[in-house]
Amino acid sequence: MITRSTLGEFIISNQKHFKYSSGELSRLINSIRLAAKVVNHEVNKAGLVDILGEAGDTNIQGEDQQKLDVYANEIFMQTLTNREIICGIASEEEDDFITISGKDRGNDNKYVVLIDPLDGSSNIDVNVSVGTIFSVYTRVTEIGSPVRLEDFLQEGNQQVAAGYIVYGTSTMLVYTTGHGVNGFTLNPAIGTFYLSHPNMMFPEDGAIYSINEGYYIHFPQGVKDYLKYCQEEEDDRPYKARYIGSLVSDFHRNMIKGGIYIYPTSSKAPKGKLRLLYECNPMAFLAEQAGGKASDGYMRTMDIKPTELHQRVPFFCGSKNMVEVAEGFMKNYPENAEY
Ligand code: P6P
Repeated sequence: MITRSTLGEFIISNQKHFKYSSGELSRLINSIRLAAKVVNHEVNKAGLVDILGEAGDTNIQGEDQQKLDVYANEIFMQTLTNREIICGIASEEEDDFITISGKDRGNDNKYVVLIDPLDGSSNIDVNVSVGTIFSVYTRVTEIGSPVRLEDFLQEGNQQVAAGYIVYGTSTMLVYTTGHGVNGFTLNPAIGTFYLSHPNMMFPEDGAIYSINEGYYIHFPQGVKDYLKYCQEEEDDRPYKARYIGSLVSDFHRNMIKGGIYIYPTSSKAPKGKLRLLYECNPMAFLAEQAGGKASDGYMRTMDIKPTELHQRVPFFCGSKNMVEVAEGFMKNYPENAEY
């Protein structure tokens, strides 16, 4: 009988990577673990209670907020706030970042969290997997003072942790603190995450591409050229097209099987659709920690200097060799590097 370590045991055993940490990061990951279980419970029974459908509001992205979006946002905000482990949080569902002040005096915590509480929410009502994406930084402004925008507008290179929860056929929490990527599967019967996918690695090559080909006519020429390359009868091609419409799910499958995910600029989305700070950067951190690659088609995602909280960037992410081939096609059209 293999006794797999639990997420709690794993966090404690990896505390050694943060010799100067007073265990705050461990407590932060633990609070995400708790929130993930609570959200998972609602996502799994979404079809049974009146929590489906529109929340009757829209977020800063102008997207209709699904009730589960709003619920997930509230759970993660409350859990991360109540445990007094962070000093600020930014969410896809919140127009501006939230300052978390300490109960008595200024908040001495040093971490800020950026989160997409429920990515792929358009899939909620049709019972297709969705996910939560999170990114953690150390604040850059004075500890004890209220957080400022620059604490959130940091390059992806500065992340101290990143991860996702995928609410799929099973619920998994996959995260990195810069020492590889590990995946934990929830045993819902006892509410415990077990280490099921140690040291996850992107295969260097793959034969799956994930993109919304319905927008083909709107894509830049470099993307059109790459798609034709994927579909040619040559070597291990044509590749398989797999697109769930949920970044976390497409990323997770591609990390296990090998593949590339692309959300490019288009005439419909001149800067792309995905948000740099709480979608692309955390997924890029995970991809690189798993031996993969992530860019905007030209520039490494984690080198992009953020300018605003909800900014969008194009995203090419997955198996290293596949991303490099795609970037090779994009290089033929340098004019598309600016967006
Ligand atoms: P489209 C979900 O809204 C999301 O942010 C990603 O999870 C997903 O890959 C993409 O957008 C789907 O967008 O335009 O193809 O429907």
